[in-house]
Amino acid sequence: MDLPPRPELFDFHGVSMIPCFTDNWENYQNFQARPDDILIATYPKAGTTWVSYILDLLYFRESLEDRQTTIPIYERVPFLEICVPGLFSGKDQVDNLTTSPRLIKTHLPVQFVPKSFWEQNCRIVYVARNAKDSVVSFFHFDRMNKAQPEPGDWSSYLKRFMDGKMVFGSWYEHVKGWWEKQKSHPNILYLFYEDLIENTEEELDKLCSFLGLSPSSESKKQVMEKALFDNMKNNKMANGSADAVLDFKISPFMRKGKVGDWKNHFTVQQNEQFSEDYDKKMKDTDLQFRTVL
Ligand code: PPS
Repeated sequence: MDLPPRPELFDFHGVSMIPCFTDNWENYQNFQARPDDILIATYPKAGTTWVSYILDLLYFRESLEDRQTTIPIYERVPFLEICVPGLFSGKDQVDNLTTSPRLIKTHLPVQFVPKSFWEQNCRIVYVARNAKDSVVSFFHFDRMNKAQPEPGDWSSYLKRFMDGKMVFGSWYEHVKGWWEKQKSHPNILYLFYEDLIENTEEELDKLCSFLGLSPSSESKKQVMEKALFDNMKNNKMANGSADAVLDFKISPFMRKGKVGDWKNHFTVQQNEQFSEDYDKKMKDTDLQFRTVL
């Protein structure tokens, strides 16, 4: 398949974006949420697919078995703001969902979330991942995803991340914006990728209690087993391999799934500069991340 050239970043209401996430802006801003919709919100590479898959298993694993083997996760949990004009839009995919509740993915910073989600008081699961592992994961993703801007080399990419010139904008603003919002919105559950890795069962319990679900311990075991990194990596419906813009010869979508892989990428000097800059950017928040377990 011939792919168009990689897109360029541009400023969109103060956030770096690319056209495939802004072309459908008017339409998705007018999205009509339902009270039982569940929004899965993250900055890219924080574990969106993992949590989407867990939620899909929790709700539909028993009633809709075919779904697991025939529909890729990115269709079961559509990406609200994505749009390739004339080809498809995430908003239309959500509107066409016949399941209930509808599970919806977004990477939007909190100020861009369509107002209907707030009006309907929908439940929102936000997943955050530490900055160092996020930038490493994003780098490899941008290398293999031909629909993302050209990543360039690692050191210039790292600088761009620190400057907030990434698709969906600044990691710092994204995680802080959602953190502040959840303080006054009990319908936002703020989870951390590192906690999910360290104690999946505890986080699954948190999720279930937030969603008002009470699966049997056998069901919980099955969900955890299916959502293990290696099992997802080997599952064509969950590993991104059905997506034509991803080039697995460059890097797999399910790449490492670890906390601390940043140590294999940052030089000592990059780490010092990054940490110094991080402290400045994060001094106005009580939000804390772990970069090692
Ligand atoms: S995206 O493109 O923004 O939707 O990507 P996203 O799904 O948010 O994040 C991809 C990273 O999550 C890792 N991942 C997992 N880690 C542990 N366990 C499970 N089951 C799992 N599923 C996905 C995935 O490997 C990406 O991280 P890296 O560090 O690149 O491996």
